[in-house]
Amino acid sequence: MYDIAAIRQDFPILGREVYKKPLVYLDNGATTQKPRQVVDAMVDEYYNVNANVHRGVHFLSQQATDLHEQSRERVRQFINAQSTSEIVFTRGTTESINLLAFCFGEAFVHEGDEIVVTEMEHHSNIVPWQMMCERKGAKLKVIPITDDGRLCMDAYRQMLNEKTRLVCCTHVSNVLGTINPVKEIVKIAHSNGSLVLIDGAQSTPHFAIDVQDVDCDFFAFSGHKIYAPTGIGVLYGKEQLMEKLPPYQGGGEMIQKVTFEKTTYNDLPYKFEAGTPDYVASHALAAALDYVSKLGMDNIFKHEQELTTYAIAKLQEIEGMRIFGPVEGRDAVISFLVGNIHHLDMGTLLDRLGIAVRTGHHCAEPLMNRLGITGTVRASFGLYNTKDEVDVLVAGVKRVAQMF
Ligand code: C6P
Repeated sequence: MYDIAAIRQDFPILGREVYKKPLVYLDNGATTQKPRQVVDAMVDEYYNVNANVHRGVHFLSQQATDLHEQSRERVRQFINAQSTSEIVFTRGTTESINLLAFCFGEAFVHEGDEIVVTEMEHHSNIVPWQMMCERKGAKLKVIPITDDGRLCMDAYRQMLNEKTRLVCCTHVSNVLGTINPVKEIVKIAHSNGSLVLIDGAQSTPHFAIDVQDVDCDFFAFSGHKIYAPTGIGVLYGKEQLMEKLPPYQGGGEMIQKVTFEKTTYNDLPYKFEAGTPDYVASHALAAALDYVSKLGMDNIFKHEQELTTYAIAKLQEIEGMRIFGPVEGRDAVISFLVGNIHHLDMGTLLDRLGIAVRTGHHCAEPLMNRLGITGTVRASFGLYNTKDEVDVLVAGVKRVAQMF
């Protein structure tokens, strides 16, 4: 059973006050709070195990290496990859996509080739591709969205041609909450001979991921959005494709043999992991995945869906309320504006009531341009949020609206 009171006890920060008001943390799309189990895993490793991995003959180094590699296996299970060779540790989604953009560009993209992104992407899934296209003389194409924030699938189908190398699409929009039909997107791309990257930054924390079922070629996510620490993320890639990519950064760990004449590179996944990895964060990521798995991703999804449906219904009662994104098939992210109230004013005043939301363009400026706005107020839920907190949000928004 989903015991929300017991769950909240695992997150000490949820008990604190801001401006003498109980904290209502609704900025989980930006980053999530960390349960004791995750922080304890980090403290335990620093206090009892800490040593550099893959390098030492000594006991601690071997133990730290075992923890780090067990974490890789934990990630493999969590997203149902076929092999740990397909799991590359990075600093987060942004680094995962930059890695892929560089290496994929070097291996597969030539002048005149095309890369497809969508109008609802986060800057992290636009800018690295723009940079690569500039370097390679390739072209960036954009799948438009409908007025209610879904991908125009017909436009997508028509956009593909023999020059399309890769389709880069977010699983869930960090602004609209749209859950994109990634299986269908992959099927269409594959039937055209194109590959697909799914940005899983906003999906991985909310529902079960199965990369083999989706059949995507690459998948990226961040630890800090799924209750793990900052500074750790994952790039998944199908083994036979990852084998064909050149390394990203050079240094220790990624080599097999170095001479001044020639260097040979390590096997997967180490070829892409130059330098000392954040092995404490990888261990804590595994603890976070254990934590959410114990609650059950399906239970988390159900709980957050209930909160989202409830919040949308309540918010819609407020005069002048505009909620962005689709009615159906959406995740636990609600972006809104009320009348002519500026998003920053709304966010600042909500903050004084103890309610943490995000405001602004949410690193999705092209999407803001499409919507014809400069930004939104965004409430995003996590596994520990409650209906009472939604009520506090709704009351807060009403109160702010009355001030204008
Ligand atoms: N979105 C938000 O408040 P990093 O920063 O590398 O962990 O994640 C980048 C990223 C990539 N894709 C999507 C869909 C995202 O939402 C994010 C991060 C946060 O919406 C911070 S800007």
